[in-house]
Amino acid sequence: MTTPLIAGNWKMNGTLRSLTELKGIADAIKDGRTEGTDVVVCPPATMLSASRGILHNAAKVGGQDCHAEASGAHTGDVAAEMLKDVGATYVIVGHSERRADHGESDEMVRAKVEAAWRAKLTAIVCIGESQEERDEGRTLDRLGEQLAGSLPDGATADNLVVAYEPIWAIGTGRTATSDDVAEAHGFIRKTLSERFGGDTGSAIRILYGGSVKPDNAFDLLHTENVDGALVGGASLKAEDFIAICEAAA
Ligand code: G2H
Repeated sequence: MTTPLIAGNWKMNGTLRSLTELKGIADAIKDGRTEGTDVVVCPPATMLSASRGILHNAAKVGGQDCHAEASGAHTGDVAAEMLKDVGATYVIVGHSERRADHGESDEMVRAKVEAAWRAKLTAIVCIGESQEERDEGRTLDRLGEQLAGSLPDGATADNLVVAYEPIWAIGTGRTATSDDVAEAHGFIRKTLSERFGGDTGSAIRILYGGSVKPDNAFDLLHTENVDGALVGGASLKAEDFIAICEAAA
């Protein structure tokens, strides 16, 4: 059986003062409250090293983005190798906020996944349709395009996690229904299996993301083909995040 994965995406939130929340997460994990669930926290890059120090072996840490190249004249960017250097083992790639704010195309996302793999990081690749695409009945077409365009050959259950995040449900308080999620995740599973083979396709974890909270987590996490969650706002409070981790077991 697949071990569920709960990933916290702190986005552009947090300073060293927020490490008290992280300490709360680490303590709850050490107390066994998240047993049976893999936990990863993706704080801002500025906090990765300190976060790693606090979480130790309790949870993994990950970046929120990486550049496609290993080094060079790219002011402000962070290479996958640099994330690895400070203890990250995961990196989120192609989040819709990066696709929107930084014009990231599927092709760019694919290059970043290759960079993550080069640095031996597991890439959490985000895909999801806009409200307009959903209204036009193009949800599955869009997911298919994003999977084909954003994923390089060579995916395995160790180097890839896919996060389905319908854009209209991100930070809005709106969540997809279990039926919406089951349909999208079933399609993603089928597409991964056709491309990478049945064994790999069924082992790659598919997370749901978009306004996951303690009170909706159980239903979402127990929907078919949902192997965990990518949690934004609710990952900023230790108790909320741990409650979501507990709901996954
Ligand atoms: C979707 C999610 C985490 P939130 O972006 O990636 O954020 O849970 O705040 O909707």
